[in-house]
Amino acid sequence: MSNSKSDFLGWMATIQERTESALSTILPESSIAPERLHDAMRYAVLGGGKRVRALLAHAAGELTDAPVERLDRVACAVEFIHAYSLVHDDMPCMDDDVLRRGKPTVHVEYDEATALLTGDALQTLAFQVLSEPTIAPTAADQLEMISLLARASGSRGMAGGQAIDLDAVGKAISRIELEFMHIHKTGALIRASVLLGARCGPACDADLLEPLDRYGKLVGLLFQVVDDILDAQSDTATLGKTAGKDADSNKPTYVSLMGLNEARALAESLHAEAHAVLHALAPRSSRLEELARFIVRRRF
Ligand code: GRG
Repeated sequence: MSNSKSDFLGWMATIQERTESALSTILPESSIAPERLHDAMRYAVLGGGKRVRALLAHAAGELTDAPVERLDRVACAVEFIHAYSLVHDDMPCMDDDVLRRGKPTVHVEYDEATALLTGDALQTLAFQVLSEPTIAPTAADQLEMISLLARASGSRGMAGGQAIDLDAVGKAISRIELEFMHIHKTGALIRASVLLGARCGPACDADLLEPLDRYGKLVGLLFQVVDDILDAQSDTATLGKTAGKDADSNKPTYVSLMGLNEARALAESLHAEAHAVLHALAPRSSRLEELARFIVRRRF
């Protein structure tokens, strides 16, 4: 293993451990009433997941000299929103799935009402974490961060993308429509993770935010293209969620629209674009470069 690769893997493991520990500290203990809800929240969040959004927030924050304790909090906020979206997405009224992160989904392990409340409570916990002092250089910066996460999660971000996704089942949609859907459903939170991390630091300015925003948008779409490819060609044991679900549910994906080879070529070209955008920020952007490579090469 080359030094830079082992260095990246070591950094990634450190951030994943920090994030797990911060998430566990912030989440209410299962022994606190209401016990069942708190237990389900911990079940949904802890002990699984690649923590890609947390890693992106930390990597972007390193560019703006952000204190790592602030980045831990931002990482938790985006991972709480992400976990809420997975819990709700898996429910019978949406994707109706029984497996997530290699274990039964929350509505299967607990019940539907608990799953609904778990998602709701994780979403509000994200904003609680983001609103507590102090995660940004000024109070105005912190308010802007709260607004950024709200916009990325709401009807003109992730929730809107999910609505379009549900509406698209069984329909033939164009590549532009598919891209619009994914930029919102998956991309908005990934893009926000990059920007929120960067905004924690004192060295955050427009010259940095502009390329970081472009990088976040590209990597958000790249993440979903790779997700479509993995869903089509991997297996349930490797993914820790039901493989082949998109085709079985008659969902439009990059693979159904353009075939596996073209989808792979698109992933490579988005990766190359993300790499090019970071060029202006080199060498301090090396973690973000490595993360883009990790996203395109991931196996689950
Ligand atoms: C219910 C409001 C609402 C939104 C749901 C993002 C989303 C919208 C649903 C998730 C469905 C899904 C599987 C989308 C594909 C991309 C994606 C978000 C995959 C899961 O993210 P990973 O791979 O998961 O980062 P881990 O488990 O590693 O955290």
